[in-house]
Amino acid sequence: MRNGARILLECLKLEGVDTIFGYPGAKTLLVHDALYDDPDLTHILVRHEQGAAHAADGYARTTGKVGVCLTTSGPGATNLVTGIATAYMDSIPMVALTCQVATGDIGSDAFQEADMVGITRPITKHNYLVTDVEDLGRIVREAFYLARSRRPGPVLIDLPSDVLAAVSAAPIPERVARRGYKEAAAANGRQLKAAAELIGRSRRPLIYAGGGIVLADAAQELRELAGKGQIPVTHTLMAVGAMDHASKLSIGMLGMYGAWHANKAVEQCDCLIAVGARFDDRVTGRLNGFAPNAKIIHIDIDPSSIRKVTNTALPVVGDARETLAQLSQLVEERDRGEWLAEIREWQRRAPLPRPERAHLVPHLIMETLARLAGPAPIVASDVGLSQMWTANYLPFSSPRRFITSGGLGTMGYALPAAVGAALGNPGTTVVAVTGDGAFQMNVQELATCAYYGIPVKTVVLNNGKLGMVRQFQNVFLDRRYCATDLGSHVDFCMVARGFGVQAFKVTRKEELADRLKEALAVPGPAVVEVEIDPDCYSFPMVPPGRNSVEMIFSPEEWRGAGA
Ligand SMILES: Cc1ncc(C[n+]2csc(CCOP(=O)(O)OP(=O)(O)O)c2C)c(N)n1
Repeated sequence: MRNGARILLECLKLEGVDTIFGYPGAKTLLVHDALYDDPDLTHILVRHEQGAAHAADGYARTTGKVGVCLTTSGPGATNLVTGIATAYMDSIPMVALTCQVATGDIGSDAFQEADMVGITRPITKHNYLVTDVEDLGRIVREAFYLARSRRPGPVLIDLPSDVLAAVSAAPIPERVARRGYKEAAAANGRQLKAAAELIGRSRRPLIYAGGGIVLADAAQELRELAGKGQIPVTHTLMAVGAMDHASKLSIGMLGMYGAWHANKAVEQCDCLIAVGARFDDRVTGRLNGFAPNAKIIHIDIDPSSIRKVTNTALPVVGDARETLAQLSQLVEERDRGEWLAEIREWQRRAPLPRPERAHLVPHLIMETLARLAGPAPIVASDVGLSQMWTANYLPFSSPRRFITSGGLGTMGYALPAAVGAALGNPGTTVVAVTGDGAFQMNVQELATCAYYGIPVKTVVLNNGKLGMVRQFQNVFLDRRYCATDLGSHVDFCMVARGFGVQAFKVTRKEELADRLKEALAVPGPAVVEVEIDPDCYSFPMVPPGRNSVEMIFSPEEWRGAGA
């Protein structure tokens, strides 16, 4: 006989969990009590529950395992919501454990009661309210199965305090199955053959690689297919690192803040092979201008993703890894040198800007970071200009090394996600790149880093502004800067030191490399605050409502166009 709290931990261990990111409260007491003398589970006490969700997410993205977070009822649980939605939008496997008021009190507006099943229904792959301790083992195992199988996603389990206190001798089920929910079947052979034929007939094929490739651990298979057919690959924000950036077939990121030549390749290709991608509006620009000359092959594990936004000539439902491996067998070896040369010529004509300036320009910061951070660091980027600069200018050669909130675009993601990444990947350099706005949204996690000695290096690109929004105001709203000035009064180094974290300030280009080196050499966490010009923006960009090839490279270009 053991109580529900101990059954919960037993299940977590069966699922291979080693780390839980959590925050206690009255309703978690039994779970934390069971954790007290459990040698196999490490509980990391974050400083805000949103941090727990992002840490579990960062752990999951970088390890491929299911991330776990734990909170008390009511405000503790609702504080997870943004983190759960972030994971949901990017299909990240996560199990969120929220404790709840006793079953008899549910619906009575009890102290710290919030209907988590109701609140999280649209942002979870599935959620449960456990009402009987006898169901607990099955539910926890099912939750992990659902979180990691097929298209992954967050699953929430709401755990009433009486269920956690109740005892049971029931064994934990060895296997779980859910009626109506099957593991993904292999891709249809006829569709695969048709896809290979379409690619064979294509003179200008292009692979549009999405986050599903990373989630399915299919980078190797992607590289094989691209290599065999000599097919160039453009990737989304979610698939950074799926291709080696140095590969001659890798043409960089597409979309609103991507590379112009990548968008041009999409416009000019005659066959677009979308893999684990969902045609997000930030990728496509105006839909009818996206791949107008191409037959689209869409490979995805989730049939509901196919034809959701765009017309697909050939849908292939299946796991990205298996499907790409099979497709590689079927496609012919080809030389597509002419097509590749054409794309490289577009790149030469309109490269990503790398201005030489006396001040600290973003590409210089990223290139210096890349040079100093060692062979394969993990970089968690926040949302804003810093995200686009990180994705465009930092070179990545393998997947699960660049993590960011792509779908929801959650500011405040980077630092707590980096905490999770560091705990999941001991010995690996982990860097959080953030803006001064986003940093302030979860800055409290510096205390978590300091307390546990988690060696996350945070680079704060301080422009005193909400830069990405200001860019819109600059370009499209006649420089009417409303509510985007954060001021320059915050001393982030002093803030970091207040949390017990070493900090370094960079105000001049000449200091950058030395300060970064010093921060990277600190055995624990460190913060590097880099002052950057508030009028440094992310160009090129696709103006809203435009075709993705209609990128502008400066504000003047938009104003000059009389738009
Ligand atoms: C939680 C949240 N609130 C608001 C936004 C809208 N938003 C997107 S980018 C951005 C500005 C980010 O500013 P900062 O973190 O300073 O980075 P910068 O763009 O200056 O690099 C804002 C407000 C968001 N994405 N997330």
